[in-house]
Amino acid sequence: MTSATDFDAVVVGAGFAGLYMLHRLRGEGYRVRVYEAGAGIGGTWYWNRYPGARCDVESMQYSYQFSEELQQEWEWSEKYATQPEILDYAEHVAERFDLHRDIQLNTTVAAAVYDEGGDVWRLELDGGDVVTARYCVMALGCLSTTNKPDFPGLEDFQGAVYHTGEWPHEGVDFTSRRVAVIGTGSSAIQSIPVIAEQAEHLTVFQRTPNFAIPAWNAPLEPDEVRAIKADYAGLRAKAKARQTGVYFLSNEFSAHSVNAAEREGIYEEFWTRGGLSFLGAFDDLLVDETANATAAAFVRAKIREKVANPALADLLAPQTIIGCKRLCVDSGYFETFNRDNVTLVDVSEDAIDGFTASGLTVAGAAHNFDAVVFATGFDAMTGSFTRIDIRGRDGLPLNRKWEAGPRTYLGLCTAGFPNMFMITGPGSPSVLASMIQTIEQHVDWIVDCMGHMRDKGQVMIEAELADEDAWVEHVNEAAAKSLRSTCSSWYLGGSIPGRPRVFMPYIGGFPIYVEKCDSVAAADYAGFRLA
Ligand code: NA7
Repeated sequence: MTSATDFDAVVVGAGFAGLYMLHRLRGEGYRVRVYEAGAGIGGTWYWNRYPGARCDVESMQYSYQFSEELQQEWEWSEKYATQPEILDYAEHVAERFDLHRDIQLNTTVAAAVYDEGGDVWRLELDGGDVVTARYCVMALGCLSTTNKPDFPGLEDFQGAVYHTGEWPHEGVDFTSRRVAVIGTGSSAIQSIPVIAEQAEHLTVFQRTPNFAIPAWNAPLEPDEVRAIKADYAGLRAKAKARQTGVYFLSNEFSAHSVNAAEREGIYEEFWTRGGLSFLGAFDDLLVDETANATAAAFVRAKIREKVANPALADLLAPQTIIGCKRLCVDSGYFETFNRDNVTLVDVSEDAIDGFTASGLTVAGAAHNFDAVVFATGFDAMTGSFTRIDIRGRDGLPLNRKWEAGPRTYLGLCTAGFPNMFMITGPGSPSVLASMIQTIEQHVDWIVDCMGHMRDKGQVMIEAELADEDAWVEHVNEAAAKSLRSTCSSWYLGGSIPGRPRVFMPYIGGFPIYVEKCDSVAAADYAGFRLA
């Protein structure tokens, strides 16, 4: 494209987004380099190696669809894939498409600065090297920067400290150890049953209880796999037509349109199917509070059936909107609290005071343990952007532009930062749809856009501020219609003290979003300035 830069495009991150971006760009003849902070590829699935880590989207759908050969040859073993299996899949893709040679591992991008004079991006790497590229593609992932609450005295704690999102590669043996887990989100709900089986004692510190639906995980049936593979394109098309980009059986009528007995029957049926599809039992569960309350009551009753001690069951059963925080998918989570070696400590009213040499205290009461697991989640959606010193026109730091919350046009670009693309950025469906599906859609759109610019001899693309403002307004309006925006969750930076509370992903649904992106492209990239 131009020999004045080191590369045509630099991609930051070698997770599923970075891998496919590299594959596509190289296929189009661009000079590309991917920088990855980890010592291996796979992004989220490289870092989150905690015990019990699994995807909560079914494996036959949580995979790339860009290559028919790839989706035919890869064999998933279970309904929900484990973290090691997903990482093996990422490795398989990298090898199959010869991606490793253009990926530089162990390299953190410290700064990315737009040079207005030459319309190029200058990236500073942690080793001090500087590289230049026409395009900078941020493939940073939505849940990549861990949230480690700053508890007083943590440095005095003599035991081991872990975070689920930065798990040691050699694994951790908790045998004969007293372990603490802080947090009861999805990572905790997956890891607690496994840790409890190993540890001498497990103490769980819960600030907010979470709803979880059983995974009913099992090996995949060969007949089922054969049937899907016979028409994989058909399944993908059905998934693409769904709000969530994932296909599952769901009902298109209200929880109020049936009587109480019928409603219970339908919930029972969806409970038996398990997983995230539970919220597909009725079509108004995430928009009508009274409809939602019927689902929440059903799941609360199930939790009470599972937990022997009624007082403990009360603490574990959320009184909130089901699905407001991301719904969890579990395998024996609630039953784990029936074990003699597991204790639940409620920190909803009295927060954790801080750490001591031998554990932590809550309202002055000591809880001692040998190891603590922070299952405290992530600085979601924007954390991985704001930890890089990104500067656009006039040296404007992205941090400053996003001070009151992220502002993007379609979650793909942000005004003032020309030639910088985001894959599944804030303002796009991303985490509200199946990630790999949304990644492929973004990558294909960006590569088409670059091709269009190449054909026209253009070297600069930038979102128009007015169109960006209108999109942000639309993203906010859509969020306001959903019950999902009514509680503190990582969708709006809930766990991070001081973060502006802005609902970050686009909740209008995957099909509408795809239509919007396609219409923008068809109208010569309406809402963008090209030069
Ligand atoms: P989540 O879902 O953000 O969960 C984090 C948990 O940590 C949650 O229960 C928080 O309670 C708790 N937390 C955070 N800070 C504190 C402090 N200071 N004290 C006590 N408890 C705290 O992260 P996960 O890693 O579990 O899951 C993230 C996503 O990954 C998941 O939704 C799936 O999509 C995959 P809170 O609810 O804020 O009161």
